[in-house]
Amino acid sequence: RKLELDMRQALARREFQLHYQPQLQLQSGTLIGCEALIRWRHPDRGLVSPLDFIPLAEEIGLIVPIGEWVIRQACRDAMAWPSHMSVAVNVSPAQFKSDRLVETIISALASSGLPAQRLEVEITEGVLLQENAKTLQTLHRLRELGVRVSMDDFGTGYSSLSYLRSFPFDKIKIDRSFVKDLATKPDGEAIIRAIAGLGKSLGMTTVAEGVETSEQMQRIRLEGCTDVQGYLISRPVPPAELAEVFALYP
Ligand code: G
Ligand code: G
Ligand code: MN
Ligand code: NA
Repeated sequence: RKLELDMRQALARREFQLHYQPQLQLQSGTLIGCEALIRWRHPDRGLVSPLDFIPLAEEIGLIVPIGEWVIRQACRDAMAWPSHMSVAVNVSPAQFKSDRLVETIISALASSGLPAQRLEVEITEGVLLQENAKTLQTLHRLRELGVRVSMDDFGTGYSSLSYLRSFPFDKIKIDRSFVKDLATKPDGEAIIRAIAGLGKSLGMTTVAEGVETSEQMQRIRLEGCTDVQGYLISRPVPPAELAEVFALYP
């Protein structure tokens, strides 16, 4: 397939870029960090969404080198940010299972100089689906390094709840479908409230994703989430535009 061939060359041709989307801590009103979101500037197709190439990259094993590039680049970029801000990277199941993840992270932290505490790894329940000793060992190794671990897209899978039992995540990222439901479903609030309460009881922060309106943000604050991420705060932006976003917050 053409796309596959192109993707095999995209790293060497420097066609990947990271955009960053900030997260706002509700109580302090400050930005606590950004999530790195990969973009592929294809020479003919223009911007290709990760939804269109990450699954393929997983299938053909390219996710390992691409993911490695993401981790290294994100650590380097975060060094230019205020020192209280962390950077979150998405790690997909195939990358998580590769033997290199922990070593890659150790090496990326060392060569960038980023403190481990400023790096956050986001995993979806796909990573825990075939939960086994090795998966948990990797999570614990990351934790021992000081890297934080977040459960992404919480609530969308089959058994999000049971995964919270298997590892003490630092952060729960509430899937944006639940935020969307706030305005449209009568029980929308109850669900956000329940997840926020769960996070609180478990000592995990809770980020509501996909917050687009100030009404949503107000609701989310009332229901007890600690942080928000979404277009209302900022779209994912290229690194050069981050300073402008940072300047909007104290
Ligand atoms: O921002 P956007 O709509 O493009 O992201 C679409 C999806 O791609 C999201 O589910 C996001 O988690 C995923 N994604 C974005 N960047 C990365 C990445 O660097 N690695 C992996 N594995 N997934 C990513
Ligand atoms: O990693 P994750 O699957 O959570 O990826 C987050 C996705 O959500 C990315 O595709 C990102 O571009 C997208 N996104 C971020 N903020 C918003 C928002 O406010 N509204 C919508 N619709 N999408 C968002
Ligand atoms: Mn994510
Ligand atoms: Na998510």
